[in-house]
Amino acid sequence: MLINKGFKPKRRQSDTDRDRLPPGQYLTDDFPVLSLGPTPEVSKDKWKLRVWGLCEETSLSWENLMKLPASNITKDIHCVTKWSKYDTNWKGVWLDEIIRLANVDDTASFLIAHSADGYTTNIPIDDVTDKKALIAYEYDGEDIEAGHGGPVRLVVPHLYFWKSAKWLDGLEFVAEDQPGFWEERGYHNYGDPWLEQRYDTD
Ligand SMILES: Nc1nc2c(c(=O)[nH]1)N[C@H]1C(S)=C(S)[C@@H](COP(=O)(O)O)O[C@H]1N2
Ligand SMILES: [Mo]
Repeated sequence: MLINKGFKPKRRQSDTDRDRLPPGQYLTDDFPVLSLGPTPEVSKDKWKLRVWGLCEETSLSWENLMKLPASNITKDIHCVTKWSKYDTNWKGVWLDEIIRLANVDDTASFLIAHSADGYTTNIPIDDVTDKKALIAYEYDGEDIEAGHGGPVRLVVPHLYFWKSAKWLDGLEFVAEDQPGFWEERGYHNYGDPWLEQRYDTD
């Protein structure tokens, strides 16, 4: 009789987790708040999303946003300050929807996201199309807390989290790249966590 000693190749949780963690990051269960200044007060009824540049100039109210098809995503997020958080759940509208609504021109190669606190960040168009960027208004089934960018923030989970503009109030479509707030201050222009593109010297 062959005795099976019970050896089973186990796929340990830590192995799968290691595959999920980009180089130089550590895992946290917290959700740290990182803002360059005080949290601006933005109410749903005053909120507007202005869309301009290489497109038909448009403006969306909260009501308009609520009428657009919504999607739910569960994604890992990675901050340049080295924390990562797995399985963050967001509800919102794909940026593709706005690109279609505003009839964004083919010559637009960058999106500049603008925020109520004066923050800006630049993202190549290819990184905000095909369901890669969400205009989010719920986190974990609730309104996004003000500190985390509510009522509406951008979520671009495949890039470092500074690209996910909080208190989003403007989308500008441009032909030429324009570094945003952190990109002008030494952060990497693109910010791929898997390539550790933290600073402009990386
Ligand atoms: N408008 C705005 N968006 C912002 C920031 C900011 O200061 N202002 N900080 C960025 C940075 S550096 C990070 S890491 C994330 C932090 O998001 P959180 O506070 O929800 O963790 O938001 C990004 N988006
Ligand atoms: Mo950050």
